[in-house]
Amino acid sequence: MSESAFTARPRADRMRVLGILNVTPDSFSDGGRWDGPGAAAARGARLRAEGADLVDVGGESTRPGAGRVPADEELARVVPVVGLLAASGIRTSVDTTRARVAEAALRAGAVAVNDVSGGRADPAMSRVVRDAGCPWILMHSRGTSATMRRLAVYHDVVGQVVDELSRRVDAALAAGVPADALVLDPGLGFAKTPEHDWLLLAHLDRLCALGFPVLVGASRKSFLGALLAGRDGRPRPVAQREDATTAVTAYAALAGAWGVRVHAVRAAVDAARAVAAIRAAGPPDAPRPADGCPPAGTLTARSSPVRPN
Ligand code: PMM
Repeated sequence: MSESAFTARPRADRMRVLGILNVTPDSFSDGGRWDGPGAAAARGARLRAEGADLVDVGGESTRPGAGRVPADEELARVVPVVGLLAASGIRTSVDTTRARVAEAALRAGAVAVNDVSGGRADPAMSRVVRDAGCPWILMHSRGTSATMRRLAVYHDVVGQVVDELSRRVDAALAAGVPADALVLDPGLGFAKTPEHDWLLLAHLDRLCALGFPVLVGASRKSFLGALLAGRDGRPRPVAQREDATTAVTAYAALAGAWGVRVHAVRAAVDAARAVAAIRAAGPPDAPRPADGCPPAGTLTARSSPVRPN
């Protein structure tokens, strides 16, 4: 398959969509569903067929309170699936905080690294990414899955997340990773309460203002469950958070995000295309996605052409 290299640049036609493929027994939404590498790869192929730009393969649950999986176990879960997908010409990112896992997945054909620790967890990650010359998604988080709940304390969540992510960017650049390899992610649900998640979404422009592409991962998360709780106060079950997820996807596209990371790819691609069509019908002098997010309060039309997938 001779496709050109995957980059962190925006697509010209619509926001990017990453399809979630968790090969874990315990992730909150799709954990334990894909029995063996073959079934997981078949699911990845389906996500690609629905329009995913990348299939994001993860072998360690990041659910709050989750313990660590040994590195060998994470490798054994992720690498065969990445290899099978690469053999079918399907691009993957590897969702890991470990340099050793990232390196093995890149060798097996992954084209990007998605690091929920933003490079904090493993000092060797910057070298792996730099040597591979691949995009690196730096997500904001604090602590680990085991400790993040009690670290959800901010006096200004938007300002602090932007500052903490800028420090991760500085560290990556100092380690020789090129600026155009970086994608930033506010890390919804990671050391955040639902109120923090909504504030970060409402002020996505502040993160975009750092000048890097921005990825949003809201899919089926607990802040949506809390929003949609029944009269008894019980959160809406995970499987019934899809419409709200799609609403956030459309909002992210309007706000100029580079991409979303979702379980239901078709709905996200459809939403991204609909927003792109609205933009394309608008004034031609509006900024393009490549220019980053528009300033706050100016979710104006843009001039990107709309092409079918
Ligand atoms: N969320 C999860 C896992 N990985 N990666 C990025 N970049 N952004 C996220 O928001 C994110 C992530 C947790 O969700 P999951 O258990 O459904 O994968």
